[in-house]
Amino acid sequence: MAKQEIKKSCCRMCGMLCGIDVNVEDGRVTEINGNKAFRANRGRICIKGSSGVTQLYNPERLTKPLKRTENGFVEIEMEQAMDEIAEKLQSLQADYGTESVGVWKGEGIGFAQQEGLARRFIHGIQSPNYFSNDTQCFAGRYIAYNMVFGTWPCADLRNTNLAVMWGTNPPASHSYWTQDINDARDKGAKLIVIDTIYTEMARLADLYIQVKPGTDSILAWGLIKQLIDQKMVDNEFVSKFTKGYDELEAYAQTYTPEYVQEKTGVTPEQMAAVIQHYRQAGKKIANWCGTGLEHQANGVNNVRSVGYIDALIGAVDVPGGMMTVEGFGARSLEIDIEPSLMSKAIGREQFPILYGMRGECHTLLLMDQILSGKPYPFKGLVMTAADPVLTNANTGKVEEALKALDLLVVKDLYLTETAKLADYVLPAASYLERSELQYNGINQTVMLTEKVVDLGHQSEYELFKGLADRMGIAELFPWENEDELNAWLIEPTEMSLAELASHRDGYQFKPLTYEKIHRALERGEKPFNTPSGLIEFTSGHLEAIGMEPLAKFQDAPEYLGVEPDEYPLVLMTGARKVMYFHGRYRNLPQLEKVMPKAQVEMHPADADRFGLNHGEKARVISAYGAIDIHVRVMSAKEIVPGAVQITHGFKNANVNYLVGDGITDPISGFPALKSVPVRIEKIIN
Ligand SMILES: Nc1nc2c(c(=O)[nH]1)N[C@H]1C(S)=C(S)[C@@H](COP(=O)(O)OP(=O)(O)OC[C@H]3O[C@@H](n4cnc5c(=O)[nH]c(N)nc54)[C@H](O)[C@@H]3O)O[C@H]1N2
Ligand SMILES: Nc1nc2c(c(=O)[nH]1)N[C@H]1C(S)=C(S)[C@@H](COP(=O)(O)OP(=O)(O)OC[C@H]3O[C@@H](n4cnc5c(=O)[nH]c(N)nc54)[C@H](O)[C@@H]3O)O[C@H]1N2
Ligand code: SF4
Ligand SMILES: [Mo]
Repeated sequence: MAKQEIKKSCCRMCGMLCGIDVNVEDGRVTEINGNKAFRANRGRICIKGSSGVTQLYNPERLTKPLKRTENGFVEIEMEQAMDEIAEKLQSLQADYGTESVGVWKGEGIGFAQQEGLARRFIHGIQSPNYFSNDTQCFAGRYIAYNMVFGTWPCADLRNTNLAVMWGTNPPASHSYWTQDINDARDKGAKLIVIDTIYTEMARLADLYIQVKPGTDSILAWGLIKQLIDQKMVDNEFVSKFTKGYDELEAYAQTYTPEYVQEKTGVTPEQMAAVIQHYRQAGKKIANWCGTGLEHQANGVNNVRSVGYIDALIGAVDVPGGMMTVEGFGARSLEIDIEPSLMSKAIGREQFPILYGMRGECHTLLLMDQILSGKPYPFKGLVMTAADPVLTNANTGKVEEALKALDLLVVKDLYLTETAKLADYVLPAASYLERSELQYNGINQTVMLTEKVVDLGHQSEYELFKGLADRMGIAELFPWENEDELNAWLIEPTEMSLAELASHRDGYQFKPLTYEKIHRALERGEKPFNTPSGLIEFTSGHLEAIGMEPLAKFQDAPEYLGVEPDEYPLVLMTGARKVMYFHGRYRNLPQLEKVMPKAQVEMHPADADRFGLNHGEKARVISAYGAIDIHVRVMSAKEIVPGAVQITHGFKNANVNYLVGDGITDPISGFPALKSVPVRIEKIIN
């Protein structure tokens, strides 16, 4: 009889961390199912989640370290690879300064302790240069919300009366949120979707609003003017809890319905319908912004202006609105670094708010610095769980820069496009081969995942500890194994590892509470963690660095600097598809079959205009590069005319060759991944 067990973990085929039951037979994983007792996903998983088995045993997985030689890659032992990498890092630091090397953690490994280990290591060896995928993801929204609220409030979707989904398509990108929204709708809630594409989520909506790319802030300001004109502002809340209302009111006056229609394509009637929904929902309104707003040259201010709506209505810290969540109180792996070294962090000077709030260096600026050697040489990079050749803006420059490094180490499950450029490639353990703490912010739960199997692959903990031991900072990584590390992390919570392990369905460390800001005010405390202690329409952070403090709309084309005649279409990139995750999973047959080819999605009128037919190949060209790709002609309702969409992550039609790194948000430095001027041409054979 085969020995059967069910082990409990969190899925990390995407970032949702659904609770999973992993079926193990005689030490081999045979099946992955949803954990019904897990608060977030309640038993549901998506097609990526169940494909975790195929990924675990994928024959393409790396098993041995690779070293680049004159004759290509050769396999070497892990000890040798680690010795050589540590030695090279030390010699680069000796020759060019301790700041000449960095680490880069990608989305593949997530946040929490894995991010902490990377930060601890690089700061431990006296370099300020920690990079991640977040300078194209999440950090833009993080700083936007933190500027307004001093925190990033979560949308209380399950209890809401009105979910407003701005530039986000949960059925593809955040699967169980769809269920949360549907549960709320069963209780009478309404759903508004604001998107350039008639998405899966839009098809479910009570009201679908199609906007022109990059114009959401204009719509938000139009709605703000309506809320003011129609006396829907919660004056008591605003006077108690906010700063800068007079400036906001004065600026909003420009945004008449006619002006909004001209710029966004949204009609006065549609705006009136949104306002009517807001009026009916009371304060149980959850406005949620996705990357459709963030990946824009006006990204931070797009998100801030939507946050203003929450504040004006008073839908903050109330059930069904935007709720503020609390942490578990576990230790941080962060360590301090000397201020003189910190000041050298790449991107700190150009994007001080991003650096100040996230301690995050800037990946776009890194490429320039590698190539120019200015303001100081950057020579060595240890990268884990990232594939920037497929995912960073301006692939041409990324390839050139990564090739110019004296040392590039890439740790991954597979020999990715980025790994192919490396000097050393290290095989990585996957989520089923680690035990780690995984958090779910919205539900205030923590889960200690089980190491389901041991296939002998190196984890990030082993990577950074191994390098630290060899580079003279062993005392910073004193834990003998992941269990010891996990125990140390949770020590301040007074919960032992064994106790946490007995909650394998996730442990809710605090019940969700509301109205905390009112109680803080009563105690004489500042209700919000902003410079003024209030919700800031005019940001103290921006005032301090002499930038415009109100989230005024900055029209992207003004600083695009390209001729509209030459590039008449706007390219949006990266709309999520449920079976893929950025560059991943084209090597899992059951997922790849669903969408084998990259496609440029377009409006039938645009297809006619450029003489293109569905299914044929066309060339898409920007100021940065060109790719050949299959045409997908959508129906007239499905996509905004004048715009095309290409999902990233396909190595044979890599859209990031087209995306520039020059058009960036002035506050976050984010590239305008979803507003790239392009033209499209028929390929004549
Ligand atoms: N399956 C899958 N899931 C993922 C990922 C993945 O790669 N695959 N990636 C994960 C990561 S790291 C992230 S950051 C999240 C991102 O999560 P989301 O931001 O929710 O991503 P999408 O679901 O693609 O939603 C973006 C939407 O913005 C729309 N859009 C584009 N331009 C505009 C615009 O100017 N205005 C408006 N209003 N809409 C616009 C697109 O049509 C698309 O529907 O997804 C995560 N989940
Ligand atoms: N044009 C365009 N580009 C985009 C976006 C867009 O919308 N448009 N979205 C951006 C966003 S939001 C993000 S977050 C970035 C993400 O960009 P990246 O950080 O590059 O993320 P992924 O491609 O998801 O994963 C990187 C690698 O992690 C590996 N991996 C998976 N699991 C593990 C593991 O357990 N350990 C290790 N060591 N490796 C593992 C995978 O094999 C994969 O090669 O892409 C950005 N790029
Ligand atoms: S949504 Fe799918 S891939 Fe993401 S964590 Fe849940 S099951 Fe895994
Ligand atoms: Mo992301």
